[in-house]
Order: sequence, then C-alpha cells, then structure tokens
Amino acid sequence: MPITPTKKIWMDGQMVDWDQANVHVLSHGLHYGTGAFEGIRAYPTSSGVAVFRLREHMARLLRSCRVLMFDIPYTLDELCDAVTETVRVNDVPNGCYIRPLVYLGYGEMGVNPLLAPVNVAVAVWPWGAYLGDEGVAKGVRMKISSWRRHDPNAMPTAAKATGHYLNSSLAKVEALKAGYDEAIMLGPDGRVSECTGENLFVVRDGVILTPPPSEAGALAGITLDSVVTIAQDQGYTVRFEALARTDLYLADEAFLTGTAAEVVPIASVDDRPVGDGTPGPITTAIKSIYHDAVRGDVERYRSWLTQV
Ligand code: PPE
Repeated sequence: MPITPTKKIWMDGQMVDWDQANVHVLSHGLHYGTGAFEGIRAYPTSSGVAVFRLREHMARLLRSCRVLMFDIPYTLDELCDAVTETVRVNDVPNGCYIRPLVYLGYGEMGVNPLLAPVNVAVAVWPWGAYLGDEGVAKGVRMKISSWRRHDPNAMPTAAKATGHYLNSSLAKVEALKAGYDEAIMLGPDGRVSECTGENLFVVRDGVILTPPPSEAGALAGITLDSVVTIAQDQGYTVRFEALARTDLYLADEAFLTGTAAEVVPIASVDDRPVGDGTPGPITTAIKSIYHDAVRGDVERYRSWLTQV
C-alpha cells in the first residue's frame, strides 16, 4: 500500500522533514531485523483528533524492547508525548496511522546487538482500510498458509519485532498469489495462531472464541483486547481456546482484528464459506461498536482515547 507523505517524522527527539528522515545503509536493523515497532491509529472525534489506546501500545513497545534487550533511552511518558506531538505537527484532521519504530542503528556490524545504538522514530500518515473497503464490507477470503507461525522458542512472538515479519510477508504473498485476501497461519503445534498482521476470532453457537495469544504464538493484540471488552460488555461469552483448522471451516461467523485492519469479517476459509458467506450478526455488532468507540462516540470507552 503506497504511503502518503506527511510533513515531519520524530527521530530521536528531533522533528525531521519527511524527505530527510534517512538512515545509513549499514544500520544494524536493516541487516538483521533488529527492531521493534507499533502500529497505532488516531481518529477524528467530536473534540479533535485522538489516539486510540496510546499508552497500551507504547507499553507493548517497551515490553518488546525488554524481550529483545534493547536499551531504549525514553520513558513511557516520553514515548507517548513523542506520538501526540508527531500527530499534532502533521495536521491530520481525518486521523492517521502511527508507526513508532525502535531500531538498532549504524556503528556496529555482526549479529551481536548489544553495542549497536538504539534509535527511535515515530512517523504518521493517512492509511485507509488495510484489507480494502470491500473486504471490510463483505468479508475477506482467507487461505490457511503453508508457512507456520513462529515457534515461540525460535522467535519471541510476544515481542512485535521487525524481523518476525519476514514470516508474515511469505504467508501474505502465498495467499495473494493464490487469489486470496489474507493468510491464516497455524502454529508449530498445528493449532490456529494468527494472520499476517491480525488476530482471529470465530463464533460458534453464540460463543466467541479466540486462541490464547501466548500459547498460540500470536501477538497479544490491543484490538483483540478491545473487542473482548466490547463483546463481554454486550453480554457475549468470550473464551480463549485452542482452535483446530476445522473449527474455522465449521464456524458460524469469523472475523479478524488489528489496528491497521480494524474489525474485518471473514467470508471464507480455504474456499469454504463461513456461515452463509456474509458477515454474521455478532461480527456486525462488534464491528459497529468498535467503529464508534475509536471515534469517541461510545461514552463507556472514551478513556481509550488520548486527545492530541
Ligand atoms: N498479529 C500480528 C502479527 C500483527 O502484526 C498485529 C498488528 C496484530 C496481530 C494485531 O495487533 P493489534 O494491532 O495490537 O490489535 N499488526 C500491525 C502491523 C500491520 C502492518 O502491516 O504493518 C497493525 O495492525 O498496525
């Protein structure tokens, strides 16, 4: 998806012009995937642009750094301020996607990361529906990937590390080349893990099920957490449960969640329609409440928003 440039990118405490936000080609992260990042969205609300669950995202970034042993020179408050400041200076009244990135920079080569400088950047740009407007409206066609998700003892899946996404890219390309919209990956144990950039839910007999992220080697999604709260507040039962491939084929409803993707119905898995192949009632209800919550239109969830 093409990037629409904005004005400034926050780099190590400085606001740098978009076109000047460069790094050296021998930066450590470029060679070894030594980075950690976040994906956040800011939305237009009746009282101006607001960032959705900012603190939770930046806390997860710090947890990623802890797992990867990156000595990040900023506090949680400083990182949150860097985000709100970047959103503010870029003047994005319709909201934006926000990409905080911690990466090992220039000065050291070799896989030992401990001596490489730790750099931090925050960029924002307007980003539309990650899986397309039609996918959001009608549901996306999913394929179970031949690529397995990481074994948590090979890659620390609790960290949102840049290097992890080579696996996602392989699965995404396989799915797209085969004519699908997105891939579902099974974990090393053969149970359902997650998608290339989203968590996954199914609905069966009115109960909402999703794999427990740490056991499934999936990212503990913040959208997942928001959706679980919304669903429980609506009176639905939500269970964290291991899912087999056939649970996807036999689901009454299924949907994806992620910051970039938001809440997206699944129309089919491996060419088997989910339910009747159109978005089901529980998916539609949750998608609609999420849509309103991120825009500040649900009083109960106002505390999820940080005004910039
Ligand atoms: N799993 C993966 C692998 C993942 O990358 C994401 C977010 C999620 C689950 C959902 O997490 P959360 O956003 O906290 O609900 N993927 C981000 C990156 C997408 C990209 O292509 O870049 C995102 O949605 O921002």
